[in-house]
Amino acid sequence: MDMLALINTNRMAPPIGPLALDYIAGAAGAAGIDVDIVDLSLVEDVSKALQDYFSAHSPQLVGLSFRNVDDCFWPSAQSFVPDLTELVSQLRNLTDAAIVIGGVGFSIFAERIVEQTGADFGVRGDGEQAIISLLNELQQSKRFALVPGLLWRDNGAVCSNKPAWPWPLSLPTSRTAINNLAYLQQGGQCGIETKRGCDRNCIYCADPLAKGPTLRLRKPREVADEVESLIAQGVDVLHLCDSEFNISRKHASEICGEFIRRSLRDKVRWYTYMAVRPFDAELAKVMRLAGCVGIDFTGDSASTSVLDYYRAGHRREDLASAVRLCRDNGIKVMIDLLLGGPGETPETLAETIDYVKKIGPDAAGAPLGVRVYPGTEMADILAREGPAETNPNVRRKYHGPVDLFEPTFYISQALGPEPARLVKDLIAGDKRFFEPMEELPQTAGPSTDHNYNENLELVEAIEGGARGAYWDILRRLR
Ligand code: B12
Repeated sequence: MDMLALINTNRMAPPIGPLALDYIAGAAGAAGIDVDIVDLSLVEDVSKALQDYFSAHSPQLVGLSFRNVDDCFWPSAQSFVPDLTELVSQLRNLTDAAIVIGGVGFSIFAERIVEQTGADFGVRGDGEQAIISLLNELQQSKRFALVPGLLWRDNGAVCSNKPAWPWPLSLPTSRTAINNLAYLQQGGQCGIETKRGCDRNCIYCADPLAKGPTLRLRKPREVADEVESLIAQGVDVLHLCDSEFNISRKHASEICGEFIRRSLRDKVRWYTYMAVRPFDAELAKVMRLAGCVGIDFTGDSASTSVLDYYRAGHRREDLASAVRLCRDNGIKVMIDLLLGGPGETPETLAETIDYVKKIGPDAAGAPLGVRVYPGTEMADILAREGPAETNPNVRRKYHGPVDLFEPTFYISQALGPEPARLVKDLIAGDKRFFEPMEELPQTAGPSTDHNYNENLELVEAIEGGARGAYWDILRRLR
């Protein structure tokens, strides 16, 4: 009898493998639970896929993975909550099973999403242990207060347990529950985590809220075993799914050491996100020897005042050093900026863009607008600036009161009425930059930004054989 059905709700293109479901299904399977995966990312017709599945199976619990609450990108500002709500009501017509939702995006807005979708349960934080515990309680004593990270309903009210951020962290390494090879072929890469959580406190970031504010490091041996499982499936390109690989530096270096010991570089190449610091010649060298081919740095800005405001742990000179170290070691490098935050002016913008041009990364992301999440310092800054509804720094596409659950962005009013134009003028056609758009283009065609939501240029390139981090594929197309 089927006990657990796990559904990937992410339909964005190019498709990104539901890494979460690979881990959760692996853990549930090891606990003796029968698990099915219904991967809506890889099917043409969602309704048919659901009907086909539920006409043949009767799971006791249906788990939905909700990775992206919205695309986090101004000007598209697309929320995926309406689709999720629709999916939950579709499921109610197909099954009596209890419905639980989890995911990184979900964890930022857990209560609101449970309320809005009408789901029975939610899990804030890690799902591996929580799902096993929830299934147990459903079958036995229904002591929901004991399930890690659980949100549940009690007399109409939504109750929440503490987030599930278990430590020590041990994950299944076999990675066989989802079709990783299909994701390599259609999404250009597969994912893997070396740790969870982030202990930095950048003012805009929601990762500590979703993944926990402390580092939960995995054993390098386990991570390398997992890479070998993916290699055995034919996967040869990975993107690490850590918030920042080099936090902690010591752990990053240990992971690389294990990869080098197993000569993984000969079989797999990988990309990662990194903080600009700590990074040094030794780390760059071992990363390259371990198979790293591209780093996307959380550069934020090259203006000292904006970096201070963001509480970034680096100076502009560190950006130059990061680019140089990558060059010296044959690693492609992207600097991801975050333009338009509090304190941004035309002068700080010019300072940043000129500096990035000078240090010459292979690519630079220049998105405009900071997505404001509740529970972050950005939300406090907004609150201090007075009524959000009349705050000229607030950009949004919905009406009524400002609600951070909806895609809500901060773009410093000091940038004037056409901030995207200002940024584009400063970039002045430099093809290394992914530039912001004021509005969505009316016609199809190659975009100049790096929104990976319905990015058909990328989809086509991957179909044609391109592999790697999306910025690296787009960069090569230019
Ligand atoms: C790596 C990464 C990428 C890589 C992915 C590479 C790859 N091959 O996987 C790339 C660069 C492609 C990428 C793209 C995008 N990303 Co991204 N990405 C991440 C990152 C750093 C890791 C995601 C991940 O895989 N984590 C590992 C998995 C295992 O963790 P998890 O999903 O949280 O799952 C655990 C729990 O949530 C829970 N869980 C999950 N599902 C379920 C289901 C049930 C039933 C239960 C009980 C529990 C449960 O259990 C899991 C295991 O413990 C996160 C931030 C972060 N630190 O997590 C952002 C993040 C998810 N990305 C984000 C965004 C916005 C995007 C884009 C939309 C950006 C854009 N506009 O182009 C695209 C979307 C692409 C797509 N097709 O979905 C946002 C989403 C925020 C939001 N508002 O919802 C995040 C949170 C970053 C941020 N703070 O802004 N991303």
